[in-house]
Amino acid sequence: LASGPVSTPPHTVDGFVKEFLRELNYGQGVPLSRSSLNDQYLALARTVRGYLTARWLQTATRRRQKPHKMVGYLSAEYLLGRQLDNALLATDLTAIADEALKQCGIDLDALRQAEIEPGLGNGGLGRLAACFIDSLATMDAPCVGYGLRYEYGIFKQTFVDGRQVEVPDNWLSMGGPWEIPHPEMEVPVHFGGHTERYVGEDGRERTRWISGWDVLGIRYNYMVPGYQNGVVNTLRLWRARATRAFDLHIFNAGDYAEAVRSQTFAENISKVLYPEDSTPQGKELRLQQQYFFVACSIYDFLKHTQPTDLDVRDLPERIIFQLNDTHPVIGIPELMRLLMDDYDLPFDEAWAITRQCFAYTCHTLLPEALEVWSVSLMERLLPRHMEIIYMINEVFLEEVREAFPGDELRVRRMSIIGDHPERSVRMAHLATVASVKVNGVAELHSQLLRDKVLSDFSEMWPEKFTNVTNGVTPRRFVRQSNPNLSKLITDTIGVGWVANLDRLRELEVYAEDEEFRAKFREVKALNKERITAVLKRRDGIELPQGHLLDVMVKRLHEYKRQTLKLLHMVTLYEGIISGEVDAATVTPRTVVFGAKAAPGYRMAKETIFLINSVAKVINNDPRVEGKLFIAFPANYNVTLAERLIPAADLSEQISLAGKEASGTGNMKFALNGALTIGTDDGANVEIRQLVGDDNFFLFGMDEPAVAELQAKGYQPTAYYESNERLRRAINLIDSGHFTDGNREAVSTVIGDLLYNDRFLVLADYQSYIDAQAKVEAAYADQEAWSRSAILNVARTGFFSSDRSMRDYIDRIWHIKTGS
Ligand code: 26Q
Repeated sequence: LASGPVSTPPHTVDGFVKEFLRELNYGQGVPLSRSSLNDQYLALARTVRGYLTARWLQTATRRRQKPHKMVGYLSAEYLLGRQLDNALLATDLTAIADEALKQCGIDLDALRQAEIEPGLGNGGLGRLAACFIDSLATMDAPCVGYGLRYEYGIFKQTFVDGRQVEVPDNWLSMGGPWEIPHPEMEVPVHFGGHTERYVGEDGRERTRWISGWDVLGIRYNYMVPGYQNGVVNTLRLWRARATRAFDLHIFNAGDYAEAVRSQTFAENISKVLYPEDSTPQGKELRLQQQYFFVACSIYDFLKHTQPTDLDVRDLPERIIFQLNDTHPVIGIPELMRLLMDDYDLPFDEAWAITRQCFAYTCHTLLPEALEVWSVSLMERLLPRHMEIIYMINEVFLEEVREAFPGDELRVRRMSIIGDHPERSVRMAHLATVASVKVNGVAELHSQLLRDKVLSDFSEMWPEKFTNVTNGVTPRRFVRQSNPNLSKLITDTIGVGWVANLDRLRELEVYAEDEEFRAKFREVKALNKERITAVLKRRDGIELPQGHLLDVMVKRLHEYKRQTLKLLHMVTLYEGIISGEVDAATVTPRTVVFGAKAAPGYRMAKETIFLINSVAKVINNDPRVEGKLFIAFPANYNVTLAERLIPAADLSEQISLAGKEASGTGNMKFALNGALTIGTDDGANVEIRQLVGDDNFFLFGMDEPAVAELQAKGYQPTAYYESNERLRRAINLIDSGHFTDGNREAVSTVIGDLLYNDRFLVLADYQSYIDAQAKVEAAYADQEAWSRSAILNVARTGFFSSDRSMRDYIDRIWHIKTGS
């Protein structure tokens, strides 16, 4: 009776009430009458988790009966967002839970708001991983997501006098109802020490790694539900814990305090997410994190998901590890080490196996974002891995010499080991060499990878390079976040679209339907009301009503060009206050910014201060009242995105062409019926192709034009001098108008714009201003605008992460779904 998995709790209001009260009374240990909001939230989460667990056990049991090749998605980040609503939707329990709680006198919405989102990622890359595992569960694909259970996620952003101040994100402080810890399953992970040769029983020379210190990996399981299909996959996150051996000898030596301190040292590994998402510093703790989670994951796969009599030569039929950027690339020498040192395979055989078990996704084009680790650090922390990397490099460079005889320059360029400015391991090279496939994340990005960043490699292995355009999950980013639009879509074309987003095409004809357009506008208006209430409650911001809602939300980066958006607003403002432009002719516009800056990124932080400064002045100047408004709510996160994006009219995707690998926010906006103003960059290119030129505001140089201008020598001052409106906008900022007369306070940003401007803000300024004028003209015709917005929804079903996953499955992973 007890050997099979349990059945799910009853799918009824009564059943749900019973489960909920049981969790509240016996789980939280409080009667309903004395329960706090958090008690109720935790009990509700546990109740819903119970419904998931049953399905999770069933899924695991079914998969064990017929083992297939699976995906191990290796990612240092999962930016999950709140779990409750998603779990309710996936299990089709929303209405039941709502009614059940009502019977208990509880408002479901209040409990929703009690959830602290797990912010275990920085931005696009982490959110992409979360969308991918959602899609894989929805497609019933055998996948385990592996990552780190950071005790502190991405910092909470606050503003103090307009400047960003970071506050630790103690996301587990109110309890972690979604995780299932397994403190008894300890995975040993080794660091430091040295290697030794010895001769094995068969007379062959072998290597032993004598580590210097060890930690334990503790497993935390999270459930990843598919959309109403009974499937629940696993996200397995690792926490570091000290070993007992770690401190025993110090205890014996009598230094109790020192022993406890060293315990803390080991446990630091999973303490905090690094908040940098470019220009990574070669911090030792970060490398420890990477090795820690990858070592745990590979061990877990080999020891716990595979039969004990596994023949490692069959590994390529059992597993494909997908590397989410270079962060988990140390997994390559780790698998080699296991195969050689633990499974006794010779190098060549281990290498032949390893090369079939990994695939690599690159997410960047910025050279400074490519990860390198100094050889000296690697030798100290992972001496055996460093040896193996040298061995890999040796056979790899032989291959290069064979393919390109006499081309030693090429050999130097392609080497996994770099010499400048110090000897270091180029993780992207290691990943490329060891992987079955290397993919970029949008067509343009993949092309630039092939032609520029990794061109030597694509010449050598053209078939290795491919594109998989990113996608986003329609469950969270349409169905859940935009219930009003979802209802309109379902009423119009039926229910199937949520798991088959191509069906949105059926909406195309309704773009011509006046009644549908009116309903569509009603949805937007409702969504604007919702975000107005949220910003009032959350930030005390009073959004003016009836404005064009213009939204730029993403990490703060020079290449993304938040300053270009700001220059546009200052230009509009300066036009009005100087009397140049009649305020009556200006389209009322509210710009919403959302952006976190890496704590050590000076220019980004100065830009945040400048945005807040400009906002304060514009929002309080009666001359532009009712015309211009800037909202910059602090701490933009997944939860805010879900409310903000459905309300947007205009989506700002204005990176310098050739710099944004893909973007995924751009897809979320289009799917929710915002029009895009954007450059020819990343996935914008594909969005524009799909929605059509008439339904997209394109501006700026394209990538070849950027390359050409940079080659001939770019001079920002030339643009400043020749463009009067630009000059007046910059001068107004420079005069201290927005900073109480303090010119010093804006000098970093202004100085950079005029004398450096790496990302050609001034060169694209006029084109951007012109495109914004076209936006205003288009917005004046509400029927035409609605038509375009509807076509954006109808034509962007391609950007479902279900489609991305189909692409990976068919072209890279070759795994089976639904069996
Ligand atoms: C690496 C080493 C040390 C410390 C930090 C890092 C690190 C962490 C995060 C480096 C990069 C990131 C994140 C990068 C990222 O989010 N890239 C974005 O990925 C999206 C999904 O593919 C794309 O849509 C965006 O264009 C890309 O910028």
